[in-house]
Amino acid sequence: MPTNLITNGTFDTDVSGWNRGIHGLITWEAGRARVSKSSLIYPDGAYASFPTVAGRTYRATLDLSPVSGGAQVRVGNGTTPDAGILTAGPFTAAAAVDVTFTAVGPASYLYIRLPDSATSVTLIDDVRVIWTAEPEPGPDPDPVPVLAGHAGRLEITGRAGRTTAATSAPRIPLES
Ligand SMILES: [Ca+2]
Repeated sequence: MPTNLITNGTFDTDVSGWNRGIHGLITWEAGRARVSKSSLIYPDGAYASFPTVAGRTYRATLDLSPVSGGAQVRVGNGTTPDAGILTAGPFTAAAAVDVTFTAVGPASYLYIRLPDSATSVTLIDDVRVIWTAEPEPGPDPDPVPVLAGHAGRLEITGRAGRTTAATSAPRIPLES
């Protein structure tokens, strides 16, 4: 299973690793996180940051259960936690949110953002962000390609961390 880049996405005992926005609140509620607001005027919510690599594609999933009002799920770039990459919703009923996005820098944010119209409350749980091309861990390290110096054109193609090497000329045994 790919690594979950979100710290404490399951809220087993608390909401550590998560941050409230300036006008937002996040508290623990029976194994889930309760996102609400401290302001009736300004939209806000709570967020988590996670490491990314610019240009890589990520998939974010979470269970979102609005109690009152709706909630957006936003992906922010490393500069602005609640904007920059993606906005999904608003969701006004329970949803299994599943979005894919491309990172633009070394950190991104997953932001649960509540609308500005009322005292909104949304419960979240099982938050995951994965790199969609994370290599599968193997039982052994990848073999090191044999680079037979003068054996002709060398092509190395890689996908998801697996590297294969092929030459256009017969491989020359190193001991000959
Ligand atoms: Ca949970």
